[in-house]
Amino acid sequence: MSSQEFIDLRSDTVTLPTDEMLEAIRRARLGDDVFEEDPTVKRLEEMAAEKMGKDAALLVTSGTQANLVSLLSNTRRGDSIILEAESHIYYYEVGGLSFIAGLLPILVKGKNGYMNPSDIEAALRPKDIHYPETTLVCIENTHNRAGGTIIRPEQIKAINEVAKAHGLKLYMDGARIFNAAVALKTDVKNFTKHVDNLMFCLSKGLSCPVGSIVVGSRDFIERARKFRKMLGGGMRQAGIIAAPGIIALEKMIDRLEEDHRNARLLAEGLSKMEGISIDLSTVQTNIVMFNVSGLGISAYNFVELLKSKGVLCLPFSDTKVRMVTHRGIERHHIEKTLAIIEELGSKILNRG
Ligand code: TLP
Repeated sequence: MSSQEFIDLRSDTVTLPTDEMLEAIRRARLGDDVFEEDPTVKRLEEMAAEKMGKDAALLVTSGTQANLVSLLSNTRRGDSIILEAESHIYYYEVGGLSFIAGLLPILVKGKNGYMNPSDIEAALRPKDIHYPETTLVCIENTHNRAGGTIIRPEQIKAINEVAKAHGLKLYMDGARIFNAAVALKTDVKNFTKHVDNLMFCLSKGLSCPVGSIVVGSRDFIERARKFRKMLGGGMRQAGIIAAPGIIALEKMIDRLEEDHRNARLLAEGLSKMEGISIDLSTVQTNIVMFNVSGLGISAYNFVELLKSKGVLCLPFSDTKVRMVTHRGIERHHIEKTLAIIEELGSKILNRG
């Protein structure tokens, strides 16, 4: 089976650029962006800053690089920072926060990705010669491992109030922040106005081939630009990456609603199947997380079996499976996936 024939629900990172994006790449006006002379990069960064209601923005290579340069720019080595216990920064970024940024993570367990402000407050330690200084709180929106759940604007506001009461900055890993804004039918600024700075990804649901953007104050972005260079992320004719980013911001945001509809359809179908359990209240955007332990097999086996039937997805623990909808997935793919899982599930259960 060629990779084109699979129904690929592993991630929205697998989206391919649209023809319009490829055409924009071909036509892009280019310059050397380390000299800040690429007009296409400049335009994208201005658009991003404007959309997010902040002063400035910086194009970086990936979400992981965006988080790392943001941590470096918001803190000093040896600081401690507060993170949700299953946050991407802590869980999936190769420990860069400690290895490279020299930070000590303090983990706070959230509910559906949301850290209760009183739990944040409880995790803070007083100024004392024995303790590192805590300087930053990080939130993730939507929250990946919680199943694409939304941290609502009023919840961010509440976290920021605690952060500010203790002199801390608030940073948002907003890799999928447009999914949150589209799902709540609200302007993305309603989320961003409560954080000091953030990043979002172009290369996920927005379908760009590469790139993420860090957004914040002018000072912060100047620091980020230097750290990006240090990490090897200073790019030359980066307009070829920025050109599809411009199309993404102009044209690819509203369609995320379709991904959310497909995720809902998938989740509702799964909820009716024997051996599978799913909390429908967590299906708020384009991620569907479900538990297969009722089938008596591990998530790893389930994923392998589905692959042999032409559906790709990822195990997220021993028992949990994640499926993500995106521009390459249409309603008929969801219907086919559900039929395949139904058949697989009844075979497994009848065998036992
Ligand atoms: N997440 C990927 C995997 O790493 C799990 C995915 O398929 O969802 N923040 C969040 C919330 C993310 O979900 C991701 C990617 C990143 C940061 C990192 O982005 P990249 O992959 O561009 O480095």
